[in-house]
Amino acid sequence: MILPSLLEAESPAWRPVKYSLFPPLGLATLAAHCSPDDEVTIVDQHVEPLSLNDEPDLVVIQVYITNAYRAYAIADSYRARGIYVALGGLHVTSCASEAALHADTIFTGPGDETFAQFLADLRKGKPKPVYKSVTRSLIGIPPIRRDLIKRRLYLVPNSIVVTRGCPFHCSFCYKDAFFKGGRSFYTQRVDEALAEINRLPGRHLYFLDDHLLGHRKFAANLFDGMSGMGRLFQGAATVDSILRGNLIEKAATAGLRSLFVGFESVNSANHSVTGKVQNINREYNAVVKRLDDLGIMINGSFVFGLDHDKPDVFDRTVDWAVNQGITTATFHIATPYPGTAYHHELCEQNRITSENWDNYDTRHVVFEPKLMDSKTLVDGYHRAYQNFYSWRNITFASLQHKSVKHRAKHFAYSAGWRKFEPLWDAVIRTRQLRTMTPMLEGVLSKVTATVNQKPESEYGSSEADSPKPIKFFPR
Ligand code: B12
Ligand code: SF4
Repeated sequence: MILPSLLEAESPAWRPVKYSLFPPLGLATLAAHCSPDDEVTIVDQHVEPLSLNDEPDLVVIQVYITNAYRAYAIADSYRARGIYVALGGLHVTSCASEAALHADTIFTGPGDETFAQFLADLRKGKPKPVYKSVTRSLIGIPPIRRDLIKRRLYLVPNSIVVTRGCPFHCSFCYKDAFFKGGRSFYTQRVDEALAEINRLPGRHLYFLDDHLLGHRKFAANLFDGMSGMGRLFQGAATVDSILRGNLIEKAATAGLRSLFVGFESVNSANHSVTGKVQNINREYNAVVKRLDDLGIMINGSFVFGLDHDKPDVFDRTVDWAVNQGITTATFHIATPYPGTAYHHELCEQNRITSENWDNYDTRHVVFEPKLMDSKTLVDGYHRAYQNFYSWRNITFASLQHKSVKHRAKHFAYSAGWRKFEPLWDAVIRTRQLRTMTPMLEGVLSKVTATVNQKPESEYGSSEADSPKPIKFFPR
């Protein structure tokens, strides 16, 4: 089972630490369907060399848009030697006919059920060329084959997903295309999710779910079950879900210490794309305040180049994020992934300028922006990173928190992530990533002695009057 790396892995812009974060969870999930007699190996090319000289009975490759060409080359090489190749994942789902040219079997959508069917058919000598995921459930799926994950190669070996998809339908997101033809948001059973958490060693967990707070009852029960486990965890959620009810306090009590929040745009005009005009300043500031009061660090995600963005968007975004004390920021150039409504819209307007999938990495401009030229967009994107992570701004943003401990944690986390690249490289080269875990857990330790349960009215929103989701761009 192979997760091919990006071509970028050979470029000077490559940040090894970003790709040594999480193990290939999708492949380890699929491997659980193999029989105990099957000999299975997972190779993650981002962190280890890939040799094509072996002679397996079956090669399974996970294809993202940005590793697609490399995935195809690997597939072609095995097939040229008569070895059976199965391709699946997000890009195969969006561009099935393209992928089919390089595979004996392709899979569209999540593989949790189709892969098991395929293995049974393969054993009978009758595998089909295409498997489409239609019935979807996580109930009773076999435990992830974590024994196949080389934990020492990752900073965050304990990544986990307890849901699939998301309840929303943002026009720019991969989600609707990937889950087409079946349910697009479903959860594990709470007891099974808790059992999976219990199987993970150490304290730190990273939930990779698209929207950990998306199913409120499930999330509430999960957090209740996790309270007292002594875990520290990180996850992702939408702006509105943080303002509704008291779920976020439950999450903090269970150990949530940092949250990836898709703010996407500080330009309210962009939100009219989805027909929902929000008071961004009020809502966004309220989200920051609420998380800050709970001692939860924020990783804000922002997108540049949407149709209402003018050249001032870069500085406005960085200013807002720094003034609000956002801990880390991820900036993206708007990217129309094939299969999304956004891609369809730009195609109709004849504004797609590149179909080189290597460039669909949210660092390149692959379409014609409206209110600025491509160069301004690329330059502004790089400038935003430079400015946000300048020593001055890291310091200024850290000082926005009330407690000294939160300030120190912010400073350590933000500077540690972006300012010590050579140190990370050395740690990765010497295979010492696991020695960094205690440091990470230290930075994620609790800020407040008890979780602050404020009345909802203080945050200007409640379950009943909560706004519709305002996320509209993929993370
Ligand atoms: C963790 C993560 C990362 C990690 C990757 C770690 C890893 N080793 O996998 C890091 C930080 C490195 C990363 C980087 C990037 N990521 Co990323 N990432 C994710 C994230 C949040 C979770 C992935 C995950 O583990 N999911 C859980 C597992 C269980 O699901 P899965 O991997 O999809 O596997 C299932 C199916 O896809 C399917 N399947 C997959 N392969 C196969 C093969 C076969 C044969 C079969 C049968 C089935 C099958 O079955 C699996 C089980 O259901 C997703 C969002 C998401 N929710 O998926 C984005 C996501 C995958 N990332 C995305 C992007 C764009 C990127 C970047 C380009 C961003 C950037 N600017 O740098 C880079 C490049 C990544 C690359 N290698 O090409 C996009 C991909 C869009 C696309 N159309 O391909 C996503 C969907 C986010 C988004 N909403 O846009 N990412
Ligand atoms: S962008 Fe986020 S909130 Fe919107 S559909 Fe995708 S995963 Fe859900």
